[in-house]
Amino acid sequence: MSNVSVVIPARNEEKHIAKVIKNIQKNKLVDEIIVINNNSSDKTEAIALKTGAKVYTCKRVGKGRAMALGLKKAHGDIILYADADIDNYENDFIDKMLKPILNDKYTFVKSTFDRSQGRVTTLVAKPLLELTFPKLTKFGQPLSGIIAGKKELFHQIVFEKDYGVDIGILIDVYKLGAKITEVNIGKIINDSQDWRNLVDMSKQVAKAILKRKFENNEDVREIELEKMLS
Ligand SMILES: Nc1nc2c(ncn2[C@@H]2O[C@H](COP(=O)(O)OP(=O)(O)O)[C@@H](O)[C@H]2O)c(=O)[nH]1
Ligand SMILES: [Mg+2]
Repeated sequence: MSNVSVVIPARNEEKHIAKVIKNIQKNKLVDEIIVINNNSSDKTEAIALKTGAKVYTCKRVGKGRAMALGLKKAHGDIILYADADIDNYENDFIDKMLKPILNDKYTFVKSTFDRSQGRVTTLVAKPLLELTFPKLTKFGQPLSGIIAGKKELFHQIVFEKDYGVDIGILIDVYKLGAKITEVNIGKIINDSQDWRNLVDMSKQVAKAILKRKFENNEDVREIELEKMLS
């Protein structure tokens, strides 16, 4: 039997965190719930502790850093990452995410969901993926933070420290030849960010993609540079 750890990165999520944890606690497949807080200025930490979840604090800000700390703390051989700011997870979303891995058919599961595509997804992630890793454009929500995978797979890659983490993981597991599937977990309502905050997120996502396209490839970089300058 596999053990499942759920890791929830949470920064200033006092409005949502209790509901998210309680929903996940109902699931019998889950062995531990780990919340990674980031010096939230609100009551996220205290509320999470009250639910009985394990809570750790990540010293430096960054969604990717929080996810990496969660991986380090997790005991399970399967890790499911979930966002803390989603109030309306359907009750069976964990079962849906874990089934392909528990059946030994896949080692990585990316969620997709029914909501209008986010702005960074439409304007940055998808166009850039089309130009760099076209096979990955088939994923409906390439930036989704709700993912599941074998711990040993995550141990083979290096997480980006910021919002580049999710697209970075997708590209890295793809490059490793992992068996990847996409699962639709229904309708999701996600807090929408002010567009000004999306500028940094866009840069982080673009950087994570481009880095993976051009890393260890001096020749390509030279050619691209030549082209640009000619
Ligand atoms: N611990 C921690 N969690 C973070 C950080 N940044 C984002 N998160 C969490 O990661 C999840 C997704 O982040 P969010 O800002 O909603 O990104 P979006 O849904 O892609 O717009 C939420 O649960 C956030 O609280 C961070 O710096 N530290
Ligand atoms: Mg969100």
